[in-house]
Amino acid sequence: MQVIDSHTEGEPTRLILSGGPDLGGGPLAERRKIFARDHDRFRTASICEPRGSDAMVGALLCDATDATCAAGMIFFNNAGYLGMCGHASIGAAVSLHHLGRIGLGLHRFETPVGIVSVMLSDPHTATIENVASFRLHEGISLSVPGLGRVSGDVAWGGNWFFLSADSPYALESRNIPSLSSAASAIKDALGAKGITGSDGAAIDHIEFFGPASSAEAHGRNFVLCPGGAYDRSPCGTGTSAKLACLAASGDLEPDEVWIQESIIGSRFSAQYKRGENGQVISSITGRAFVCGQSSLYFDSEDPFADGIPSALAEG
Ligand code: PYC
Repeated sequence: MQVIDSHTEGEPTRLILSGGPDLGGGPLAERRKIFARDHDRFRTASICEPRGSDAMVGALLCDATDATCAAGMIFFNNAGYLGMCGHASIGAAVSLHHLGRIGLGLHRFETPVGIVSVMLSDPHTATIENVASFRLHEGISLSVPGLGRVSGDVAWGGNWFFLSADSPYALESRNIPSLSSAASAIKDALGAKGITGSDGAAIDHIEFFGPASSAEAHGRNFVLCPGGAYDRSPCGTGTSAKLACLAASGDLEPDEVWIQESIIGSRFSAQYKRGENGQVISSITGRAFVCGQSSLYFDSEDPFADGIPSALAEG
């Protein structure tokens, strides 16, 4: 398997260039189902330990069905499959440019949840125009074991998010383990209460937000990803979900710039345009850097050839 690795504002992406499963040529959402049903070992083998890490997001490079798209991509992590992934789209664009496969300028990528456009303005900086985002529920209050009452909004930004200002800990990197446990308890409580996204979809990303640390940014977040890792970047889809909430509350106008800071202090710059039915079309700008290109080997005698499931690796 040939891969190229990058990080976007600290969050790693492994783009699978070749050697992945044959998923046919159907719609990307269909190909994602085939991937999950018949070839899940490619997911764990390529991004879980010992070849990857819990923080890593994989992007399988596919042919797009839409001829206007430069590529198709199916995103996945240590726990399963993602709809869209903002940081990985930026990472993939920078990696494809590094390989000489795309030039600077505007490109379109097909994903299982729709087409996103990517403007590569220099070899490290890209702006994605994400799928339409919206707030589904405002001010949901729930009782969370160990935390008490927590309230927040449910929003779609290409993945489902519960966004809360009720972080029990300061949004500082020294609190990452405590923030992770608290966010995980909220995720479990949402599941137990049957609070979901549209069509019963699980809310699998939890986002705490609060004031920024630096004077240039407008907010800081902590995002827990579905497999228990926290997002080192400010999370592209999480920033889109945040913009959808700000727009719905009248707290951010179209084209107004919102600088979102991550828990490690890296930043995305974001803004939105109004879409249909109260949805927003957000643009997220961030930087990515290629950090490796390699061949992954799968030895038939290796007991961990298919990767070590995260729960086992944690002990
Ligand atoms: O950037 O959208 C994102 C993302 C989702 C999960 C990790 N990063």
